[in-house]
Amino acid sequence: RGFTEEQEALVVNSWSAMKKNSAELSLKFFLKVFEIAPSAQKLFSFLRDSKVPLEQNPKLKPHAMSVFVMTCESAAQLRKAGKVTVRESNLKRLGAVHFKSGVLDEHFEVVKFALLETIKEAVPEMWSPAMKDAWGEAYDQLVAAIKAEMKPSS
Ligand code: HEM
Ligand code: ISQ
Repeated sequence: RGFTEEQEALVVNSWSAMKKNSAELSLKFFLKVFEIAPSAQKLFSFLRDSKVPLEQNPKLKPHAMSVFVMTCESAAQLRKAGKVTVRESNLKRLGAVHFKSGVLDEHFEVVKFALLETIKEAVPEMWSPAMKDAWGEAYDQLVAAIKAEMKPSS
């Protein structure tokens, strides 16, 4: 099933509209993940090792942002190349990091749900079943590429 120009536009345009609030959105996204799966907090070393309250952790925002940005890039690649083409070294690293952290299949589902909810609340006037599908597909394909590299490094 191909990814169309319309689907790419749904992802890219909604991300453009959300970008200016990305700090707030990223925090909401992260907190939503932990609301659904509190135990997932233990996976993140920078949360385990931190003395500051969760909402004030300086690493939350850049980390959550990267999930948005990478899903967006995944949409662009799916349209152009028909597959996710994160640079191979990066994908290997992503796979290794998530493997080593103990990320499970069900975590990917939780993050997907939280991502879609965050977008829906951020741009309610743009939200539609087609937009949900487009973001969901871009995320699923990116996850498939990460999972394929989830094995011990070296
Ligand atoms: C780390 C992206 C899904 C948990 C990271 C990093 C990126 C990233 C860019 C930083 C890697 C590095 O340090 O080089 C993504 C993307 C995902 C995804 C694009 C899905 C499309 C998940 C899921 C979980 C998760 C489902 C589990 C709830 C983690 C953890 C780390 C990490 C625990 C390591 C943080 C640390 O201890 O430093 N992720 N991630 N990720 N991610 Fe994800
Ligand atoms: C997955 N990996 C890294 C950071 C994240 C932030 C929020 C939700 C999921 C994430």
